[in-house]
Amino acid sequence: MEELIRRARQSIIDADEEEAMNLIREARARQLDVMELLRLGFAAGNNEVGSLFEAGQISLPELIFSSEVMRSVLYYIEENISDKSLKVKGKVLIATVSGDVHEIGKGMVVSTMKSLGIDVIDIGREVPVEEIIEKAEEHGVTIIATSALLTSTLKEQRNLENALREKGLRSKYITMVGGAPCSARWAKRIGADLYTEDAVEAAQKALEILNGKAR
Ligand code: B12
Repeated sequence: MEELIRRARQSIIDADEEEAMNLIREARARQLDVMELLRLGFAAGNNEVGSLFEAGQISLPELIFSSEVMRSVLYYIEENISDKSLKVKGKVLIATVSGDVHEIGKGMVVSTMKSLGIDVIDIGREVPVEEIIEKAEEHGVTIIATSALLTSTLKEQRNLENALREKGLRSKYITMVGGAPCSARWAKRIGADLYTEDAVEAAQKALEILNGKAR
């Protein structure tokens, strides 16, 4: 497993999609924990690419290539690994807020939730508040989760809280917020129900809520 983790990390740094997909298939064939490969391998590679970019050691196109491979990894895991036998009651709607294209962290939240058997409706990135509410109503979800990665788009999470209140829908949903500039303090300030720092904690909390054990 250690070797696979090392290669998974490297496949993101090298933006090598073929190697990444082969590694997931190999892990599955050997019945190893793919979510562990995601967390310790692919996600670690993704973080390293982020640091290299910030340190000016790789260019924007290189960052984009690596991000594309990471997205493919998340998509493959979502489509193939989710444990369909573990169905949980209730649904989660998730989106990256308007004006924000960052979706890797959201993708990690989605795949981790799906791996726990949670029904997640991912409506993508750059999604306006109105559309988030419309889709939540349409799908009858329990939790509305939003991701924001820019300090300039964080305010959309507050706009969502306000819009829900204005429409008299606030108590109908449990709202979850996340993304790097987000914090428990921010969640409290805007009146969101929950903040978690990472995807694993987000999925665990969502599961507790959907199972009626927490709010
Ligand atoms: C990859 C990346 C990109 C990629 C995005 C690719 C994609 N499809 O997602 C590209 C190249 C497109 C990009 C573009 C831009 N980016 Co950018 N990007 C990054 C980078 C390097 C990594 C982000 C990432 O994927 N992190 C890894 C994931 C796994 O972490 P995460 O998103 O935080 O998610 C975790 C948690 O936060 C949590 N979580 C996430 N979402 C949610 C949701 C819920 C509900 C919960 C509970 C938890 C949760 O779980 C996740 C896993 O544990 C960061 C720097 C960094 N090191 O973070 C900059 C960064 C976010 N980008 C930045 C900027 C400025 C931009 C641009 C404006 C650049 C530009 N000048 O053009 C544009 C934005 C365009 C736009 N309108 O959105 C800044 C933001 C600064 C700020 N504070 O506002 C950063 C911090 C870089 C920097 N230091 O300047 N970017």
